[in-house]
Amino acid sequence: METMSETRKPVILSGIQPSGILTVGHLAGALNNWVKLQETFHCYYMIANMHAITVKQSPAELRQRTLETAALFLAVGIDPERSLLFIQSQVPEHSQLAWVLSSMTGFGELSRMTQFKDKSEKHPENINAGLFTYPILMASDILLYQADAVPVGEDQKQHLELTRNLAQRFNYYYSDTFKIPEPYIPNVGSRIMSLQEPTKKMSKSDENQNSLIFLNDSNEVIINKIKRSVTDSEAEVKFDETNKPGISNLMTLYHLATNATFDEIEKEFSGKGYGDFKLAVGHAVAEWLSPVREKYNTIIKDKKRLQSILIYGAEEAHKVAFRTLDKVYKKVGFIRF
Ligand code: AQP
Repeated sequence: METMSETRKPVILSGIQPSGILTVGHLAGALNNWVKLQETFHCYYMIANMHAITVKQSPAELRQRTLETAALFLAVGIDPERSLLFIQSQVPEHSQLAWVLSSMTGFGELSRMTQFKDKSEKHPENINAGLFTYPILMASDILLYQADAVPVGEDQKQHLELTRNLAQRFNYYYSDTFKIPEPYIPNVGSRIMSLQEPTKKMSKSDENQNSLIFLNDSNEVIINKIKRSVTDSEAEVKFDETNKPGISNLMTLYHLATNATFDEIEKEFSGKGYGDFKLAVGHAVAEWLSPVREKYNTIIKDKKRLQSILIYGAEEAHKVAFRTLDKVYKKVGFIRF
């Protein structure tokens, strides 16, 4: 296996919270890119279970989802021989660095984070301090590994900016310690919307299961969910995200599953009803996802292999994270005997 010292590839870090089963949105918006990034980067792929508990989770489910998420990473093509796959809570340096960084982060800075405002509105019964300081933990995730780049979607840009500010601040006060990470904006990647409310992102924690296509849904379930998806009252298959968000979302899915361009899709279904179109999308998506599901079913059964990949990942990640944290502790004046 490749170790940090043997590689000169730039470092990239990304993570997904095990707050539900991963959806086709994660494949389209993140995982497909992660697989490609393995060619040019030394990749750290993290199951962000510490981030996940900022929203209430059932402990048994969280454990289960953590393993499922790891199995899905492998099923889509994350290669444990090339990339480090690990569970965030198994590398204690994440929370240790977060504490140091939290002492350098302004209350005002955190108050400006729009994701905190959004999540507080979504979970008004549980506006906890973890939700507020989440971006500091995210900064630690990134800075511990001296990441050169972080793939970021629109919703994470502000957090990465804070990460860069904290790294620069630390380097200024205590001398050069952290690499300043750059945003990596992937040139491909699509945002998949909810099947029931197509103006909202498809989110794994959505309570309405009909809104979601899980990566381990059976073909029949996928076809049925797409059949029941919300569209509009016209009968024209046309890409128009503003006026036809449901149809546009199905077109995106069809494009991802078959590679057909939007023009080709519009031609193929011109004069046909939404029923025909939905059926075609359902079958195409089912065909696209079934190899992932089959691999996933094999991987999740072999708990021993899964565990050993995760243990290896955590041990290797810890070696790198420890080096960074050790420097930080020394620089801030924590005594070491
Ligand atoms: N629907 C989506 N379309 C495209 N990309 C998506 N991502 C998630 N949903 C879609 C991408 O997945 C990565 C991280 O996901 P995450 O689970 O850590 O956080 P999230 O974005 O908050 O995902 P969810 O499903 O909405 O989680 P919950 O419901 O728990 O809040 C990111 O790269 C994201 O863009």
